[in-house]
Amino acid sequence: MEPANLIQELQQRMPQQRFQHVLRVTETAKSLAGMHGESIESAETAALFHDIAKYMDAKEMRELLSAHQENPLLFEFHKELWHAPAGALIAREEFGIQNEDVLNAIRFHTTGRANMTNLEMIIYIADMTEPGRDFPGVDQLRLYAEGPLDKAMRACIIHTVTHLIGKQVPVYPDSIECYNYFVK
Ligand code: DGI
Ligand code: FE
Ligand code: FE
Ligand code: FE
Repeated sequence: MEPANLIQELQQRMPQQRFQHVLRVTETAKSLAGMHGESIESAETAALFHDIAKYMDAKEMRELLSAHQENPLLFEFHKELWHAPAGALIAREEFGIQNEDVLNAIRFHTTGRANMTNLEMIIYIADMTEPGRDFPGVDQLRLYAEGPLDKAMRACIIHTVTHLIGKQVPVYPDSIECYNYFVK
């Protein structure tokens, strides 16, 4: 698909506000990739697709995930978690993205996981620190994002898990494993 068509396609699948978030994540991710010697093209592709399933109908998403033998544990957790693996499946099936690192960066952008690749960390960090984000502590995370990726990722996952625990909502095993990996 031509870049211009891809942008149109993305825009059609989400509200304008979300699309602007996607563009800011893309710029942030490309900048991080440049700083850390990672592929700017991969960062761009993963960022553009990361929220492609965000507005997919929950029933459709469940069917897509089931049809691809995704972990049924997902269905016991909030459907907010489903758009990340669903997005990776859509990027592969509908858009022909084959780069596994790109697909995994989409897949793990919400929970993180242990042993993340640089690209996976870049997308997670960019999603959390893009200039439109406004939550208590985001400026501190932006400072971390100027330094080493693992330290920035550590700060981000600590923030996410702390926030989830503060809300007393269930924390998905990948998020916990990510937290344990980075604080160990
Ligand atoms: O899609 P975005 O809004 O750009 O951001 P995201 O995909 O990183 O996060 C979506 C939501 O998922 C966010 O409100 C935090 C939540 N979340 C992340 N990890 C977990 C989680 N929710 C639960 N219940 N458990 C988790 O482990
Ligand atoms: Fe997301
Ligand atoms: Fe995120
Ligand atoms: Fe996002």
